[in-house]
Amino acid sequence: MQIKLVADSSSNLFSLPGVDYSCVPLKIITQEREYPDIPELDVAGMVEDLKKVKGTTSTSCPNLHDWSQAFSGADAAIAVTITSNLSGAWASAVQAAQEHGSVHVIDTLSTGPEMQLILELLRDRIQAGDSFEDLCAQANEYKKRTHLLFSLESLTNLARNGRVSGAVAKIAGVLGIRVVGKASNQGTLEPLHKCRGERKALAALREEMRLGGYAGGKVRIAHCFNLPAAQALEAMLLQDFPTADIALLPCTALCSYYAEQGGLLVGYEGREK
Ligand code: X90
Repeated sequence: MQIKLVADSSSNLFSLPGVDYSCVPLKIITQEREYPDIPELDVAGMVEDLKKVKGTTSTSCPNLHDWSQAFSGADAAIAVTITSNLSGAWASAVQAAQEHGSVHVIDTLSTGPEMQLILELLRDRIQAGDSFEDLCAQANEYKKRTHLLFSLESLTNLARNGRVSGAVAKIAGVLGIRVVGKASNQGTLEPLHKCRGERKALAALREEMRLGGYAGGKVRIAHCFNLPAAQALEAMLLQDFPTADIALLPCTALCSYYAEQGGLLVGYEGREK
């Protein structure tokens, strides 16, 4: 039985070599146009456009049809979605799944690089020949010990779209202040620290990883046009754990819109939540 993996584009992963995989795009919407989160999109151009746009901007999740198309043709599929507490992506995936045979939908209660870790685990287990039932069970076990941290310079788009309170956004609005926080167990943003300057934000991320039980396992760092900070964090972690499996990648459109320029998202393996 061929098992397909499907994720929404908040995973930042357009491809997952070695398995049958497809990425279903979210969209960024302004009064002038829509930006689909697909490989062809010029993310830098979008980020520049967004600085200039007047009026409201928003995002939309994949609809039933988008998911349905991704599931069609597969004997069985596992869909990995962004947290159901911030997006309708999970709900529309569940609806689409009802129209198909074997589709299991995983609400990661997270996004970005934590989704990536779960997808990589599923890829590895598919390649090892695990059954559909085992894959679903293993992903559910694994996501108990995967974590997501973030460091954001601006929370304007999150606040404008009702994903964090205005009070939290205001803190990050102060020049040079970064908000470091985590995905809560309910799949919402939990701010933990206000940090003055990037060095302090990186130190806070390293310390939060230690508190979360990071002990040299996998780390995935997605950055929004901030490769230097991602590399600096990688170097700090390699000092503590020289053999750690760390990979860096750029945010695609959805995460770039919400994490905003300079933002970092860190997925890591730690202790059970
Ligand atoms: O359905 C939609 O329109 C998409 C809404 C997505 C809203 C949140 C995206 C967050 C992206 C920001 C920092 C990490 C937050 C983690 C919380 C679980 C990245």
